[in-house]
Amino acid sequence: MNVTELPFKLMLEPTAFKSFQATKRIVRRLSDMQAYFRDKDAVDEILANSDRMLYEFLEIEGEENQSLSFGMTTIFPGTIGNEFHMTKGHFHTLEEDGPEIYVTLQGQGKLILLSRAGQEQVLDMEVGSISYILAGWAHRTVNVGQEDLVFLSIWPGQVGHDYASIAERGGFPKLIVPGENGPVAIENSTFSRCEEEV
Ligand code: PAN
Ligand code: ZN
Repeated sequence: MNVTELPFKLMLEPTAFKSFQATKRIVRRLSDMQAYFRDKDAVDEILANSDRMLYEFLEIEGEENQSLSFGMTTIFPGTIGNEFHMTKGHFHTLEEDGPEIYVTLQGQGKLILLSRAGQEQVLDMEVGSISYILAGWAHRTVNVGQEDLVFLSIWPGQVGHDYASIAERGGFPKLIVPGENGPVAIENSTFSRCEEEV
């Protein structure tokens, strides 16, 4: 049975998605994201020993108009050089743009946001927080804690994911790194703004 053919319920807890078959499971390892971290020596050193799993996400995809997709992401704790484990991050594709809601179920995170017009924001993610990502804002999540960061995401079913625009810009405007009193956002020197941006 395809789970999306019938109504169903899940509990709002970090293990909820383990209990049934999601339509898609994606695992991102360090080898998939070498170019995303700035400390290339640290990347090489870790890869020489093992191809670390950075995060996984399980999805139930709704592909048609007026459907909803939803998924559960787990980012495992750790750092590459001095950058915390993070997602690739993406814009929703321009033609099928749409907003998204994240609900944090476990751990501590930061949500880095960038609008197409060049506005930027960093929001804290903690257990019970709901983050509203406006249409047109790229989003990346970072696990800044010692345990798994687990969050639920809900977005319009027809929305596509544009990773290339992030790579072309050299990432997001901010990097999240450990500081003396907890995680801090610093400027990302490889980030380039488009000329038309404000
Ligand atoms: C999330 C993300 C998920 C993985 O479900 O797709 O957290 O992040 P990346 O897709 O950037 O690798 C979401 O934002 N969906 O739209
Ligand atoms: Zn998204």
